[in-house]
Amino acid sequence: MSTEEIAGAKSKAVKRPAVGPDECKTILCEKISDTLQSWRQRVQKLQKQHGDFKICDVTVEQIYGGIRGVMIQVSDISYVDPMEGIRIRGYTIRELLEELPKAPGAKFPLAGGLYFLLMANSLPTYEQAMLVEEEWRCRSSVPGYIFDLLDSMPLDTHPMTLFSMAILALRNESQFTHQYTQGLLQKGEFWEYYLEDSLSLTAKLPTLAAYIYNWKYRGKQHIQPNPDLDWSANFAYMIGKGDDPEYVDLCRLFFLLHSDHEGGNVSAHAAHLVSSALSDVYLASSAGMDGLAGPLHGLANQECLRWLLELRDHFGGLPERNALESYLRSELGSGKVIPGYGHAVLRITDPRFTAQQEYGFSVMPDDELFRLVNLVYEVLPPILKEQGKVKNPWPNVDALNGTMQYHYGVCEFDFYTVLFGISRALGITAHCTWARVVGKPIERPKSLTTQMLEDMVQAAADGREYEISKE
Ligand code: AMX
Repeated sequence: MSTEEIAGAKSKAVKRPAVGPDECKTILCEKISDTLQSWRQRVQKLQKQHGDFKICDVTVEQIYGGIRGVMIQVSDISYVDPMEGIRIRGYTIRELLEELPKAPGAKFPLAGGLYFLLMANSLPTYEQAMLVEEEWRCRSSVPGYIFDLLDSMPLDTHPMTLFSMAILALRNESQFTHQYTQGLLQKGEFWEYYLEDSLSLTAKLPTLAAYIYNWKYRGKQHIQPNPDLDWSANFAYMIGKGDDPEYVDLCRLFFLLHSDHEGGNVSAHAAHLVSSALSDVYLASSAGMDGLAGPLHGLANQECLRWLLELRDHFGGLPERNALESYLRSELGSGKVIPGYGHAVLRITDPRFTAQQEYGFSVMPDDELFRLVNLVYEVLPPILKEQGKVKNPWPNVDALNGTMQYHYGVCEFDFYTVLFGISRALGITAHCTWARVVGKPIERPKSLTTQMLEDMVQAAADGREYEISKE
């Protein structure tokens, strides 16, 4: 779409009823445009008037320790409070579950409503949530060359490799890159094309992920999306679980819970960094997925389930409380990490765990693995607290993710991170779009050598000034 067409579409949207392709994009553009100037002014004011205001010091330990806790970014889309958990656009998980619109008969909100909130910073009405769903429907068709590409891969390729690769290959569709390389864009309008690409990419993710699932685990059958279903329900339908309303609801819940977790986690940060080079959302999202595929990040959920199954096998079923306690003490004593427990930021039970647990109590109270998760939740935190090493003795969302999927027969562990990825792309694309809304520049932190750090420490000990080389 050209700039003129976008401008025309904007003026039309005010008069037209809110239905049909591109109507949603128009409304999102308007919502963002309404606040764009004030956001830019706030950022400029902070930079101009308080540019040298100091936020924090960085220690040697933090530099070597994964820049942990160093405040290096701004994310107005979500914030993780250690004692409260995530707030997305100001709303807690509980508030999101209560206040976002739901499809008739559904227990959990429409992903379209969540995306509206992420992008527009405004709680949607049911009609607005459905507009996103409609826009996604119109943009959901995946080009044939993507399926050809996936078909050409060995069947034992990890599903996250396939998912990331497919997103990367979809870059051919990028309107931002197309316009940018022709020199047609002004900096102030980059975000509109990021939004355009974001809607197109996210629209295709359920189809893409379901294709990978069916190709790998279900004899390569291909199921087309059902136009009567919402985004989340369609994924369930396309992997052959559309007849199970509980699983459909689990998809709605899961895709909401994993959509965003502020800007510092590996997937969000990687995507943000890549997009700061004006790489389009396809490149940025693919980079985010590559980070998500790491065992310390998104892959953790499959480890949690593996550990639980081993635990169950070890006891031949649900253990006695005392026996479990001894087992956990011995695991910890031998230096093992208990998957699903601990968190880099949170210091409470992850509210995303609680949300899934509440659903679990209503739909699978007697499931043996679910009961095991709950027993570990009762027994383990006091032991971790007592040992005093782990900063957060409470479960994170991964302690339950795999168990819920396993219950409904999605037993292919290595696919779980793709489920996470479908959802996380919602947050990633919103972050990338908003980075362009406020005109964030390319990221370029500075690196030092170990020698420099040693010299700095020595200079401080000698009471000398250390002058860092000016690059
Ligand atoms: N079991 C046993 N020991 C643990 C532990 C656990 N679940 N969590 C942390 N510890 C240990 C650490 O290994 C560290 O030991 P060390 O000092 O001997 O190296 C010590 O406790 C302090 O660690 P921390 O500051 O509390 O945690 P962290 O911020 O360094 O790491 C996390 C956070 C999540 C990586 C870690 O708690 C962990 O490995 N948990 C298990 C794996 C897991 O659940 N991952 C999912 C994370 C969520 C996600 O991104 N999807």
